[in-house]
Amino acid sequence: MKKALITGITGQDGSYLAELLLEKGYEVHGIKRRASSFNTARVDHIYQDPHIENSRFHLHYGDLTDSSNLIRIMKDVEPDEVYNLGAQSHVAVSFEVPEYTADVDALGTLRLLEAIRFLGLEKKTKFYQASTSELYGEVQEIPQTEKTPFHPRSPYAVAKMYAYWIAVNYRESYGIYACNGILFNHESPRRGETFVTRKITRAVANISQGLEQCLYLGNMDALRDWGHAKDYVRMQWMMLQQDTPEDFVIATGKQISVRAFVKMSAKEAGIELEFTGEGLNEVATVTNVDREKAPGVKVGEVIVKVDPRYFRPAEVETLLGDPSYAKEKLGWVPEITVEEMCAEMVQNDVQQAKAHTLLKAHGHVVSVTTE
Ligand code: NDP
Ligand code: GDR
Repeated sequence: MKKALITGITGQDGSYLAELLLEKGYEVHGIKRRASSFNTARVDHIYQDPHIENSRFHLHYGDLTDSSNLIRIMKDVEPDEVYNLGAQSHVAVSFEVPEYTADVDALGTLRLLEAIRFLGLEKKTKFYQASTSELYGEVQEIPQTEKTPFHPRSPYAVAKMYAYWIAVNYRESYGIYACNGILFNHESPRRGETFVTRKITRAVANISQGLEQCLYLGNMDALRDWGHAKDYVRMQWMMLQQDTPEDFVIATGKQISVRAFVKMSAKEAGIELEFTGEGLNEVATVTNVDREKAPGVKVGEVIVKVDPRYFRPAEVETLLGDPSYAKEKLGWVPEITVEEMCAEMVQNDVQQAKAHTLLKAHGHVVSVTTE
């Protein structure tokens, strides 16, 4: 039985990857951080009681900032495959906590690779590094390929650039099977609530049910190549099943703006929108409502506004990936379109909003913040 170790198992990708590896018969080990409240909601459905015999799912307390902890876990597990998905993954937050972001995202990767080397696992353990389209930042060519030069635009992206190169370096220096998946944005109903797609689907769902009045956003002109996390973790696994390690761009090859994603999400929730005004004065007004789907909103209401505090000190305006090499070499193609993904996310958030409405009616406090 193959053993995998996943950092970031409690995150969006970690949870989908753990599901996939369990389906494939792996023994799955994940590193979770200590938190003051439960932080395993995304993996609770695949949790296996460690007391039962032949359990194939194991969680270890740990942190990418703690070398001795990582070495100890690596020694106990001796994994065939390590997926380094753990990170301070929010670009805007990385401007607020740049040093911590570098420690986790850059040095955390080095610590894992050193643990492999220190334990003499160079020939046994394959290593996947969660690299990112943010490396392209100020894009040098459109679309971006494995050969496009990098120009990172945030402390997050700069830290991830170190991680990218240290993975390449340990491959070249020590023969470790290490590869980078340069993944473009990917989303799902499990996406963190402060990333823009989830912030939008959650807000339109809440607005449709009358739980919230207005969604405040930053740069709505930003263009992203959005795919579904389920498709992308499949590719993470495929990358580690080759004879030689290589780096791949994982993307859909299509891009839309944040504004278009707002329109698409609102429509799915039964709300039609018109955008008027420019810059800080841009707003979206409701032009038509499906009363059954969206009883909490009326025609003429303004439900989207701009708040400059969501602007970033340096912005990545456009990202568009070319996944041809992944298709040619591994036969990977994304199966879920952005429209399908958006519909799935909105439907999930509408369900949650309805549950919250019910809880509220019974006196429970529900959180609807969309920071
Ligand atoms: P999430 O933010 O959903 O998950 C991040 C995970 O990392 C969580 O499990 C989190 O734990 C964990 N983590 C954070 N800090 C530490 C730390 N100090 N030590 C150990 N674990 C830590 O990210 P995604 O699942 O969306 O992304 C997975 C990876 O892929 C990340 O590295 C991200 O940067 C990268 N990436 C993501 C893309 C995307 O569009 N989703 C695109 C390209 C790259 P906790 O649950 O406790 O917070
Ligand atoms: P990104 O994702 O920065 O691309 O990083 P995010 O969803 O945060 O932003 C996408 C774009 O939307 C614009 N935007 C807003 N973003 C947020 N979060 N909140 C807002 O209110 C808002 N308004 C507009 C942003 O300015 C940006 O242009 C994600 C993360 O998952 C990274 O870990 C990963 O590496 C990259 O995707 C690829």
